[in-house]
Amino acid sequence: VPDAVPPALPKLPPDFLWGASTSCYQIEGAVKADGRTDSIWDVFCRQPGKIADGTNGDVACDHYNRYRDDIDLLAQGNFRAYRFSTAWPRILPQGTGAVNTAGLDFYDRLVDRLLEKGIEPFACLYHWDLPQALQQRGGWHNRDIAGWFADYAEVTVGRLGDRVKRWAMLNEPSVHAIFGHAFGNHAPGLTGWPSYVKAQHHQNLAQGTAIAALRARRNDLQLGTVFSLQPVAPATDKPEDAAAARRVDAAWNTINLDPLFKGYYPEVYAADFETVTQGDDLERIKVPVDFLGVNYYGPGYLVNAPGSVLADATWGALPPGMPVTALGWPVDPSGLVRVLARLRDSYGNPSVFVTENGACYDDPPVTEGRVSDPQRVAYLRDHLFACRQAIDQGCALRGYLVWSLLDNFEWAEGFRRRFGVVHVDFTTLVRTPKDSYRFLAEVMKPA
Ligand code: GBH
Repeated sequence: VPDAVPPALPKLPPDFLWGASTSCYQIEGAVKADGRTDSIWDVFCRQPGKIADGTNGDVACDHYNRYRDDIDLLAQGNFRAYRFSTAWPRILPQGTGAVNTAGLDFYDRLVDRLLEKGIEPFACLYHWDLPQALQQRGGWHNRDIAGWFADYAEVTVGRLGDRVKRWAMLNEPSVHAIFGHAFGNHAPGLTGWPSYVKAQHHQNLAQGTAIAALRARRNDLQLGTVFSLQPVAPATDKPEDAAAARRVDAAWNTINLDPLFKGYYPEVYAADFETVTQGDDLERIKVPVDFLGVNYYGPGYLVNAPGSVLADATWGALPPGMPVTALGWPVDPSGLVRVLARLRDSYGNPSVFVTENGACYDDPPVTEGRVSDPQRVAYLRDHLFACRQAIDQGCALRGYLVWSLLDNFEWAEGFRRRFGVVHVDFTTLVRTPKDSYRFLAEVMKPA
């Protein structure tokens, strides 16, 4: 995309919630500060070969110490909301029991500063950084975690809920179950289908338990959760690949959607989930939510692969001509419209925020204070047009938060893979807004 051609700007409703998303382990660093203990990611990163570039989140973007600068970037870029996650191991170093006030103080400072700058804080309670102390007690395999999580939610909301009105419980439970508990390429590195089933069910249960506990205490909060949703299609026209795609749709999407909105597990895995479901679990999971956060990156194309841990399926060839990002992920904005239409048609049209959408590209080096990222600009523009289309088609889409404000620790990929609209030099920690940041600032500019 030559610089001379300015991208068209999508028009979204005046009350649309514009923002940016981050997660604590990916940006904060300061992993030993003020009483924080290890999370499962700190421990996982120490195992040789787990992180592509051998790095970890010890320093990351040093956001813990530089949050004021980062909030200035949000304000200058016309962001009206900021989704961040709170670190369970900062707040409850042993996972349960004694509260670490110094850990909560950080989020207190962050929230106050956001409000000073007129930015709405949008908090997520769990973005994959379980306290290691709880992993030692079985982590997401132990059904007691529903109560542990609800207690952590009450402590955190108890301190910040007078100022933070929008709370997401979990980030992408199915992705945490699949990558962390079935493939094992994410923390805590557990593998196998029974492991997936337990981790998935207990996340669903924890989410419902925490929402009910918070509702019982107060009625001034918007409570919801965040799912990774992707349209899943067969990579060929073979019937066995069509069946594989249906299984992956269940294991990735409806394994979270069906129990939350309908009170049951998808038929294809109902028997597997019966082995971990007890008593009134399904009623505890089906709680009313004020919003659903949708993280959308692209569609999936699947083939049958008997024996593969994820639903006896694996990723296949993309449709010819479909563009991909630097991670090989397919780019298809129409998939976002399909995901939102599905929520409209099959799940009662809940209020939705796109809580993550963005793309990894190999950016050129900073030149004269500038980073030219035309592919990311095009990706964001096209997905914002998809948002407009979904709204025009009656979807209850209320906002869009880009992933991510900053280049950050991209999990098993380490720091090599960049999703930020702001470039971070991981040697000097200097931040440089990319062209995509300027593009968003223009789109989000108040009328
Ligand atoms: C999110 O997960 C996370 O919430 C966030 O922390 C992370 O930094 C961000 O994404 C970027 O990775 O093309 O068929 O191979 C995203 C989960 C899993 C979604 C892999 C896209 C690619 C599927 N992603 N998936 S495919």
